[in-house]
Amino acid sequence: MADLILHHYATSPFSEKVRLILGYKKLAWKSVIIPQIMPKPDLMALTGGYRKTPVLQVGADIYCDTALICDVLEHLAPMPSIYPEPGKGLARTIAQWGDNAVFWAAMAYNFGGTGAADLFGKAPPEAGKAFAEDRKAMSVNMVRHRPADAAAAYKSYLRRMSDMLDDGDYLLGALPTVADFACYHPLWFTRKRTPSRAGVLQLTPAVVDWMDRMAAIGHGEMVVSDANHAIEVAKSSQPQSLLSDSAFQDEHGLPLGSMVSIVSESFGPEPTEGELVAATRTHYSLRRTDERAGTVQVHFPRIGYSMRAAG
Ligand SMILES: N[C@@H](CCC(=O)N[C@@H](CS)C(=O)NCC(=O)O)C(=O)O
Repeated sequence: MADLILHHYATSPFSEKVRLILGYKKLAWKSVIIPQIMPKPDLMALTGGYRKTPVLQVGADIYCDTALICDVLEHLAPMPSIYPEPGKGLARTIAQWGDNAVFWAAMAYNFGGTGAADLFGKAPPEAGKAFAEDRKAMSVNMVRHRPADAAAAYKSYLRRMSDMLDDGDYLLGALPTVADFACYHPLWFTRKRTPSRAGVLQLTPAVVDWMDRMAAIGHGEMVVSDANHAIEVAKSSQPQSLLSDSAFQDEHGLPLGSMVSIVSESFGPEPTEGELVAATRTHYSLRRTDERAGTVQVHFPRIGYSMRAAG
């Protein structure tokens, strides 16, 4: 099988979710660092428009969104499972809560007060401004929490996690599941990137102990790579999806072979266009050709993404 190439950057919380799952599953991977803000021409040669972080590449297959990346990693290394039975539905549901409700409350809290200075205090003023403008453009059509509102929500969520930890070392028992990885990464950002705001974590000591256990999992076996290599790999590979479900199931009235456009329902309005080659219960796959990357397949989860006829 082709190497796993993760397109990410060090400070990205969703990337930390995937890095830890790579570590938990003891997978080897190549690291390509991408910019934190637009433009991202090398990433877009692969994705065709999707600009969020991280993206997993395996040969000429490009997997967008960590929910889908988790499914690919589970397929590649089923043990230890991040969706153990019984209760995998519950694990996925709590993961969705972590990636959405917890993430946005935590981010609003992190960037409030002294948090922005933690992040950009040492950088030139243009860097903070460029970041703010980039994220504002991504947030079009989104209601963002204000820091004062987010603080209470974040504290409630931390207490809920603390309650869940009453019965085991991890949120759903003795072992980590996808729920732990998804709930951990926003808190990791608080601790690592906005340390002056991290006192909030001390209100729930059981959560801090759990965070230490999560951090100890590590990132697996990583080798530094670069975008030119990744694009070369895509160009010299044939698309071959690793996603196990392939039966066509769709409600859009768009047959396979249609030219379609896929866009995130919130945060990051950049569409990816291509020929629809799979629409299954759980994901969409588009085929597209890029002058640098050749013919690639770009995969998206269905939850959180909207599909339309192109044009
Ligand atoms: N639902 C997406 C969310 C990814 C996401 O929002 N990532 C942040 C960074 S942690 C992002 O893309 N920020 C803008 C950027 O990196 O360009 C996923 O699970 O992958």
